[in-house]
Amino acid sequence: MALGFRSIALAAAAVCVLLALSIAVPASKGRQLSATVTDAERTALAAEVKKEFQHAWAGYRKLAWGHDELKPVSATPHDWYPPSVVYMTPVDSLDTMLMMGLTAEAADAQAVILERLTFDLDASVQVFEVTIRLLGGLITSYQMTKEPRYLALAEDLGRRLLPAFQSATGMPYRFVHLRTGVKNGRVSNPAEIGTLILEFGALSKLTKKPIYFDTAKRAIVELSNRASKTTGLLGEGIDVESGQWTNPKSHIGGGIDSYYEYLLKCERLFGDADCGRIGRAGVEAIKKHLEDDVASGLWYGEADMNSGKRTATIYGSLHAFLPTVFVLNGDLPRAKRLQESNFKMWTHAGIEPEEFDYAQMRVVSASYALRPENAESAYYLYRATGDAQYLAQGRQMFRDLVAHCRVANGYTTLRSVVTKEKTDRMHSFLLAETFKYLYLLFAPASALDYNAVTFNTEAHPIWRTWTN
Ligand code: DMJ
Repeated sequence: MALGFRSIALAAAAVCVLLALSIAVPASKGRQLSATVTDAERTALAAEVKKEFQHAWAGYRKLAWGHDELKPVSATPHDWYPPSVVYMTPVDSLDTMLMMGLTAEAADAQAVILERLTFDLDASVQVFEVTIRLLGGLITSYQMTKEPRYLALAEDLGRRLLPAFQSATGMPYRFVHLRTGVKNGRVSNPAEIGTLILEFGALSKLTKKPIYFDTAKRAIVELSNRASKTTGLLGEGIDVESGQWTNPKSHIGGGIDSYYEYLLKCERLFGDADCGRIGRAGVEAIKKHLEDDVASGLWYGEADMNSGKRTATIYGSLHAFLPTVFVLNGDLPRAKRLQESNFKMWTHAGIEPEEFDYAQMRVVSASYALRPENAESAYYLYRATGDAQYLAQGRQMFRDLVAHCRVANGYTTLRSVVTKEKTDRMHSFLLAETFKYLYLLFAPASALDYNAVTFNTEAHPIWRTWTN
């Protein structure tokens, strides 16, 4: 049947209205996300992310200057190791500022770091956290600016962290005193033991002192030697002196997560074949024993490391990094499917919860800590596939972040993604990671050459500037 001009015009108008609506309405449970993000919108989004980063930094600058972090609701500072200060927010944020071209903010951060930061402190610090945030941040700042004082600070920190590895197994204690080298926290976990090699390895390459790489690598090898002989899985707790597992719970969430990430990245950055072999074996083990392919999608749950028996169907914000590992492993189909689940989790309550039961599609732990992993996975997948749906996902995540976490003095954590009740903390990784990955997702590829860098787990890119 031939359609008259009026009917065609009406139909076209209806299609336009529907398209406009699909772009304008927020994605929520079960609704398909519009994949349309125009070039002009991308440019505008990159500028908006930059503006929101500046809003968060301005809050820190005004109310927490000279401290580690900002509590934006109470407008008070937060220090990790009071009365000492390690300038967590400036060190973690500087490379994001440099990428965004924020020269005034970068000059401010640079001044406080170079004039005030010292590691000669009466403080027992968490080896994992200061490695990924401070050592990683300083190494990247050195690579981006060529300012030798960043490398000197990094080396001083690395040297002070080394006593942590003095255990019977070579696996590090969780805490070490920066001035005395006294260590404590002998019960550790795979993430804290296995997420040091990129920073320690880069420090070795840049200073030409092999001790840092060798020490961190020995820890990884000792840990991987203790994977279950039956399943290949790791547990959640291990005693670094006895080498015995203290908790057999296996999963890919907090306490284990970045162990898998660093093995493949260690191979990528250093060409280390052992890391690659251990990493691929680990990925096979989690696929075999933790993967659930159910009606709601592809997910990764919990199991006993020795039997492989499923013990829980919990996934969460920290787990959302896993598609990046599949991208690094060349498994795009799996990465894409898991990112679909990530996005379902994100939109379920309007912003993602800390923990989510995928068997019941129910929020289990309702907080949101401004975490970056879901946006990070969207960024990796966009770079790997060029598929615009990841831009649309990132746009939704950014809109939700602004809608629910923005406050007058910056951005804050949520007590509940269901009620959207706020708490009072602006973690440094909001500036180091969450805004960086969103910015890089929307910015032109030239903002940072994805193929030339390896991101540490705090989103500090490291360039392979050495030859051996
Ligand atoms: C960051 O410090 C790092 O991404 C780490 O690997 C996990 N926790 C936070 C972000 O969620």
